[in-house]
Amino acid sequence: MKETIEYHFFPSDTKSLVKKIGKETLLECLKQMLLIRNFEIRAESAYLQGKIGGFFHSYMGQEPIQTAAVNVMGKNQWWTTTYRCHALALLLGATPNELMAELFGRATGNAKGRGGSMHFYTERMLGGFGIVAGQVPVATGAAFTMKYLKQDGVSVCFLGEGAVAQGSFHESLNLASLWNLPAIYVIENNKWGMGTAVSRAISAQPIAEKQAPSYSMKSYTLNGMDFFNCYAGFAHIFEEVRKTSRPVLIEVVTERFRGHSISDPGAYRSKDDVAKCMEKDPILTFFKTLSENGFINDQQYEALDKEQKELVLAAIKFADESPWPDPITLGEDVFAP
Ligand SMILES: Cc1ncc(C[n+]2csc(CCOP(=O)(O)OP(=O)(O)O)c2C)c(N)n1
Repeated sequence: MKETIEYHFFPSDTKSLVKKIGKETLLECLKQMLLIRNFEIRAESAYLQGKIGGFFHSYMGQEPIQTAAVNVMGKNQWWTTTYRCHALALLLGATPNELMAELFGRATGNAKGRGGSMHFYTERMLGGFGIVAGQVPVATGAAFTMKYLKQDGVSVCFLGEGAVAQGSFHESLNLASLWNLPAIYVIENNKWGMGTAVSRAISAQPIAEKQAPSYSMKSYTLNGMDFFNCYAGFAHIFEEVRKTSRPVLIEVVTERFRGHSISDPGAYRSKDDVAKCMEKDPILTFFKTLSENGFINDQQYEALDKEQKELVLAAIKFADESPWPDPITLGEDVFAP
C-alpha cells in the first residue's frame, strides 16, 4: 500500500475568508477551540488523579473541524459522532459543568452520570457512540426523517477513518444515495484507528475520493489543520446539500495529538512524529492568522485562554462537589424490557 497519499484539498483563500467571516465570528471560533483544548487538558489531569474512570478519548488536534462545521451550519441540524465526542457537545451548547460532571460520573452530569466520556448528548446531538460506525445508520435515519417530514436542514455524521471498513457505513451510504437524503458524512482521518495505521486498514485512498463514486455521491477533501479550509469546504457543501438533497462524503485530513484513548501510550508512533505533528498545532496557526490581521495580540490571546481555563477549572470544582447518582435510580430511563 502506498504510504504517501496525494490529497486534493477543496480550494480556499484565507485572505478573502478572513474578510468574509469577520473579526467577531473568528474570535468566537478561537474562543470555542480554546475551550475545547482546555477541557481536554484539564479533564485528562483529573483522569490521571483518579477522579474520572472508564474510557476517555481526547479530541486534541482536531478542534478546527467540528468548530468550523457547527459555526457554518448552525446548531439546529442533526449531529452524530463517535466516542471522541467532548468537543461536539461543547460546540452544541452543553456546559463544561454538565460535561465534566458526566466524566466524573455524577448525578448532575449530561447523562446523569450513566454514560461517561463516550456518550454525551444535546438536544440536537444524538450521541456519542461507542460502537465504531454505530452512529452512521442513526445519522442516515435522521436525514431520512428530515426528508420524510419535509424539514429544512441536514444530518451531519462524524466518523473516524476506521469506520470506513464497517458494513454499516456502506449500507448507510447506499441508502442515503438511493433515497436522496440530506446527509453529510465527515470522515475525520487522523491516520490511526487505535494503533493501526490507516494504510494497513483501508485499501483505497484518498478515502472519500475513492469511496464516494461507488455510491454515486460527491466527495470533498478538507485540510483539518486549517480552520479556514474547513470553513470554506463546509460552507460550500452545506449549501450544495440543501439545494440538491444529495448526500456528500467528506474526508478531513487531521492529526491525533494523543493516543487512541487515555490508556494508550501510543508506543507505535515515534516521539519525533508526535512532536512534529504537534508543531503544526491548528489553534496556534489560526491565532497567527488572526493576529496578523490585527484581530488579537499575544496578551489578549493569553487572557482568552486563561478565561477558558478558569471555566474548566470551575467545572472540575462543580463536578467534584456534585453528588453521586442514587443507586435507587439505576432502573430509571432504561427502555429495554
Ligand atoms: C464495532 C467495533 N469494533 C471495534 C471496536 C474497538 N474500537 C474502538 S475505537 C477503534 C478504532 C476506530 O478508529 P477510527 O474510526 O479511525 O476513529 P478514531 O479513534 O481515530 O477517532 C476500535 C477498533 C468498537 N468500539 N466497535
